[in-house]
Amino acid sequence: MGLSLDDILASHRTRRPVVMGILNVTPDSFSDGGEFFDPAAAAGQARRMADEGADIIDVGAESTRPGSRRVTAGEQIRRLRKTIPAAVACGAVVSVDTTISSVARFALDAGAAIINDISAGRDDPAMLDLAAERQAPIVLMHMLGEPKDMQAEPRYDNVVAEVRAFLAARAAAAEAAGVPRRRIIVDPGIGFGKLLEHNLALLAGIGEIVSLGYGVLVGASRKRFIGTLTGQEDPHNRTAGTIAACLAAWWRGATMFRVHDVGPLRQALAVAQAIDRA
Ligand code: HH2
Repeated sequence: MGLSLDDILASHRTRRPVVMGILNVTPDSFSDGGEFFDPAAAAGQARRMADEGADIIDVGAESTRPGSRRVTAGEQIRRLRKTIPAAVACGAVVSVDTTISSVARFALDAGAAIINDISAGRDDPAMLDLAAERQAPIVLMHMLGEPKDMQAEPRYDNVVAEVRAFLAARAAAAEAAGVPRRRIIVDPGIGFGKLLEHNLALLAGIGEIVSLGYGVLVGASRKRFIGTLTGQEDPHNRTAGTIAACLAAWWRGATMFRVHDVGPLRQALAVAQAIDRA
């Protein structure tokens, strides 16, 4: 059994690591597109990740890989209709990966507990109000540009300081809308408008983001920068690199990790935690 929602929200104080398993109900996600598009396959994957120790199952119905196109609210809801209840039935806390408030509202009504908004409430102005109204924890992620153009020459003077300032501003906007501080989770958005050097600087400097005082989620799983560093072209073969990125962030204070390969990360974290305690 994974952590309760309260334990998840306290993780940056208790240092209990939180593993968020990824469930993409999409035909086109960069590493698992089409694998779990069928509701029965999605339910099976949710069960597998819960059994492997996922605390959260993050269900998304829109790929946001570089160059991807938007999916309408109606289509996202159609894709989520069977899968959100199936994920909830596994006993894990469920989050919904969407930037559209009507989709998030549908997911919350269907039993999801957390909103994961990669636009940090900028795509849909009603998103922060929804989180406040429903007292739903919300993940606010940094992205430079939009998925369709975000990898076209992203530029920063100081990527860590700029991402930190952005997250502080979006968290302040969420608080102003009525979301309690402890229900806000921030995420540097690995791979969203970032070159290799930016991703590495953010992982190395994640302590600067942790110092904001919110829970910090890191989503490095199978991403392109791991392929660039290792020459591994097939995203399915990037599990070891993913674990290295998560552990580096864990030792710098981040406590939440969004991954495809739940079991291997759980094992790595068990060892890292034991070393920390020794
Ligand atoms: N990354 C992806 C999607 N959602 N959410 C958060 N909070 N942080 C992330 O880093 C993040 C995210 C992209 O990865 P994936 O879901 O594997 O691919 P796709 O967008 O192609 O479905």
